[in-house]
Amino acid sequence: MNAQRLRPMALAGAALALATAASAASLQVTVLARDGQPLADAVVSVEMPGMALPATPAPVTVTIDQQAMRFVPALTVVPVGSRIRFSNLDSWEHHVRAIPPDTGNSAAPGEARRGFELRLPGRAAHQAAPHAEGVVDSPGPWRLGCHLHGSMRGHVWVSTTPWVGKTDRAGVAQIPDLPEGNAVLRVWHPEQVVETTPQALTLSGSATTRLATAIQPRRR
Ligand SMILES: [Cu+2]
Repeated sequence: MNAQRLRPMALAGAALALATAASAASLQVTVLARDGQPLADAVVSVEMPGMALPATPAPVTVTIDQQAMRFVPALTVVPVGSRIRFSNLDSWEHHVRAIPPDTGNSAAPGEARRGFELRLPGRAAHQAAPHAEGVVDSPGPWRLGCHLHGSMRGHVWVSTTPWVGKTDRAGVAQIPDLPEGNAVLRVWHPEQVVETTPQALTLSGSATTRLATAIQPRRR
């Protein structure tokens, strides 16, 4: 046996095994509302107790439109530190107040307000949509509002891990590149009244699960 010649191969084998363990599972979650119907725009995040935390994904730049008195999409999921570009497609003026998690509605006089505020003029005919940007620098659910139109509501879910997904119209979130092992799923929804009980499951290969909640979104 020649240990000198075997060592590089053994190292390569170990590295391959680590890479495989780091992304051996994927998860498809179907989230249900209280009435059993699919729950869209829910955030599903995965925690792996006892597992090393994954690297925080690089920040991205995403666009949220202000269109027909709505934030579109109503819910956006991004890594922490990402830049949000607001674009006003309406012909009238809009405003953006982006409020980080754990911020009350009433700041004490003189207290610096966290988050950011923007003002966007209406879009002129045949002109590009006016836009303005802000950075979401703390994790969790941010609230979006417009001081000019109290009915305008939106959310940005800011994540420190890549193990997160948003449900589509069918209530389905896909989360790829997970390690195998014991996982805990958490669900958050803009209209939740109480926190949904986390669901434990064991991830292996292409896992699928259903998660029933007590969340009942109002009709839009
Ligand atoms: Cu507005």
